[in-house]
Amino acid sequence: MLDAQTTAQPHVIRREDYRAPDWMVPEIALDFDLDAAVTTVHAVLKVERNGSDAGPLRLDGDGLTPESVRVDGREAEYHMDGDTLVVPLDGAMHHVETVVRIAPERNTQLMGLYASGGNLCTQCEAEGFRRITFFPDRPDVLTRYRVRMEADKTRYPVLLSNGDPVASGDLDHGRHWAEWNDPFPKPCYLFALVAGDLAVNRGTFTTRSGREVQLGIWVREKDLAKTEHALEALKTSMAWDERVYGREYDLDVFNIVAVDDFNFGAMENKGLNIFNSRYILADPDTATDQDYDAIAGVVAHEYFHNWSGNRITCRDWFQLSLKEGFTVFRDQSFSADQGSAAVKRIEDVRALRAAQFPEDAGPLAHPIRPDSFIEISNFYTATIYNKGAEVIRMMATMLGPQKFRAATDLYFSRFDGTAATCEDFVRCMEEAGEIDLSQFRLWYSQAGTPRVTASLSHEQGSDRALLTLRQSVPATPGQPDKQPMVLPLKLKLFSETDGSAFGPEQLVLLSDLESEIAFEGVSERPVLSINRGFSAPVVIETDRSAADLAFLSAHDDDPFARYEAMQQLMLDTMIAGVLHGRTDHAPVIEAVANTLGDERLDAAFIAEAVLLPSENFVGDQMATVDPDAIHRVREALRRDLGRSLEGLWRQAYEASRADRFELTPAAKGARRLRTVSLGYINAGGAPDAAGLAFLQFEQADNMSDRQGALGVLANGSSDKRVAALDIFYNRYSDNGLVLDKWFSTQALSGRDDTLDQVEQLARHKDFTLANPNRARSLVGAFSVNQRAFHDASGRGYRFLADQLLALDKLNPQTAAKLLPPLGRWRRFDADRAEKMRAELERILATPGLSKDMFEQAERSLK
Ligand code: 0A1
Ligand code: ZN
Repeated sequence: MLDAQTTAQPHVIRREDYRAPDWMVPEIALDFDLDAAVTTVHAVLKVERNGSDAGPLRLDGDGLTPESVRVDGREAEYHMDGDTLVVPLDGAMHHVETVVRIAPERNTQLMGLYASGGNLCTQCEAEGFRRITFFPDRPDVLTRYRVRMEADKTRYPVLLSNGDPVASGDLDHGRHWAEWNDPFPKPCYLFALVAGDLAVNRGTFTTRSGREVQLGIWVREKDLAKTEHALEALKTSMAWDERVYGREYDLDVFNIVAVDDFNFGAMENKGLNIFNSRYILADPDTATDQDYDAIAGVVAHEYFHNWSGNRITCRDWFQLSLKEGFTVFRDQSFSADQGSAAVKRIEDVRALRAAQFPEDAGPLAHPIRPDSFIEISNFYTATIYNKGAEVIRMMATMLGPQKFRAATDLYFSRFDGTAATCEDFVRCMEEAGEIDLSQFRLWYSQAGTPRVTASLSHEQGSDRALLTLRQSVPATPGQPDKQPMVLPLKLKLFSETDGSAFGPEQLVLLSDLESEIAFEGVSERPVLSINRGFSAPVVIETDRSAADLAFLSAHDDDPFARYEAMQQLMLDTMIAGVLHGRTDHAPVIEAVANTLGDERLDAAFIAEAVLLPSENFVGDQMATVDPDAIHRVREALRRDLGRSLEGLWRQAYEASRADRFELTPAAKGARRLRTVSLGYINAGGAPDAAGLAFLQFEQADNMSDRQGALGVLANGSSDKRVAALDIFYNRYSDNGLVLDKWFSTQALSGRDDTLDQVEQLARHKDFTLANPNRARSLVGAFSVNQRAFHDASGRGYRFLADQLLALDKLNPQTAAKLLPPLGRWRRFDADRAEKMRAELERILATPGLSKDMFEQAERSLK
């Protein structure tokens, strides 16, 4: 913690300052005497001098006081430099022993060793290990861990750590112990320990070389029945990584523990993943289809880290995207293989546009390999993760599947057991891909979303079309001038007359500011399909007419491009409405009708394609966001679509009715389309809509249908709204994960009184900032509700700032991650901008502000 008023600006860490460690720690023996109130940590580090530097040993700590420091068995001289323990050492190799005491139950930051629901668990990435014991807390120090835990046997019957269990036994006074050994050297951010009263769902997986791995998903006894989906996803992931990347699991044990209090989604600790329970627990009554998919995706993500992250880790935290971008790309490909690849791509692009594009266009923009930071946990961003994944995807596209696989094989074999850099990865792509990526590397160093303008010309009577492409990369903080980048654009031309294509799809690498491409054999004015499959994470501007877009939305043979054409048509229509007060809805209505009536399309795709772009996304396209006008125009289009196509919506609604619950991709698609259709029937103002929604709500045999109907009711003003919310609350009052849905559904409502409701909900007896999921379910959801958050009174801004300041005292990491919506002030009118700035100033002027919040608020004001 620091006082922003009296303390100088916190320390900035720069990538260019990287230096290899002075001391390595090949081995550590950790001994825990575990208790929620006081835990004693006894550590013996074998340290070896690295190179010729004669400096003392410096061990990071955070809030630790050494009780004893011994070197080679004798009391040692030492001093503290702030939080760092400094031990002068003469030789090249020593054994350094420290003892500290920590208080897990007072750890509200949820970093280091903390208590959750009566159990004890750890979170060490990025810099939490230094809150457990003194250690060189940096990812390029790789260590073999032996861990002994001792605890009360009744309260903590289960004792888990990384690697394999070695031995265990009973002690006097109702205590017991267990010892674990991890043979793989690892950075300390991958250390984990769990002690608690947990039940296990066990499984096995036999790897392709015949190793039998014991799998375990550990949860509270009452949640055991909700772990099957996660266990199946784990087995599927293990087989997938063998088949697709040739990666096999390397230990005899793989455990996953679910906890309710967790700052992020999950953590890939070696052999002992720790998960936010929302990404493990599922049954049809409490989890939506989206939840099921997210569980499989996160289980896969953490499992894949065993190779992309653990066997090969990061040299320093500036390389974070080396493991995260690549692992997100791997989990996205895995999920695409489990169902509809097209729908998965649409969902991923939607998420990128919702989170990463705004980040890249605002004050917090940073390259996927940043140059500096104050607090690394602020850099677990959509840019590092999702744009990072897009950068890997572009290389995979340019190399093609065989060479990409050869390149990842090379990477895994060359860097196994080391701490690597993004540059190491790119060089493997270059070598195995036989391609020069010099200019492509700009994706690692330049922030901002490139923009491409594309215009296609065709002279009547000629046989030739000319495509002109121009690119620009916007200025971002600290990067006023940009160089042109390499943009892999997949494109194809279509004939409007019969829907056929002029030639096959082409991959164009746009690397100049401007470039012209000629197409021969084009006998009529063609329609341009560009950035197919979203081959480059860029914004495309074209001069395509509403008719062209409607044509593509019906005829393009790339499903993503089809979806994209429809989105563009909807977007153009809404923007015209906001700018000119009126707009022609007819082309959108016709295109939606075509899609709804196209029997070759599956329900999941239709459900995605007919959804209007969000209010936020419309706002992101405008020079100055007018939240009220956007809401009005979008609602008017929704109403018109609902009313004009009421028959089709009812047909789709009935056709997607199911007799019994199934979890197949087809059944999930049908449920999605059903709720989307219900939303449109309701938006159209059908007198029976609320009744229909309430019926779906009451008769649902699964959470997707129930929450879908609740969302429709929560948006409206029927007398069924309060009834449904109450029924939902009472039915799930003892289920935290479902209560989160109850809070977020209300925070996301489009009703006029949402801000009042949110203020009230913050005083609800079930609301607490101490649980990150709950904080996000209300505060996080509200701040992306564009109209409610940007209420002209400024009360939404004040509410967010108040909550953030309260949360900062408990959990700075989670608080700081909720700040960015306030940083978008430049995008709003002067009045709103001033009010947003004022809240940022107020945050910055608060005594005792964390460095996490300081960094986010300070950058947001620039
Ligand atoms: N490496 C994890 C993300 C993660 C990062 C920091 C955490 O600290 C609270 C927790 C998790 C992943 O990519 O899943
Ligand atoms: Zn990850």
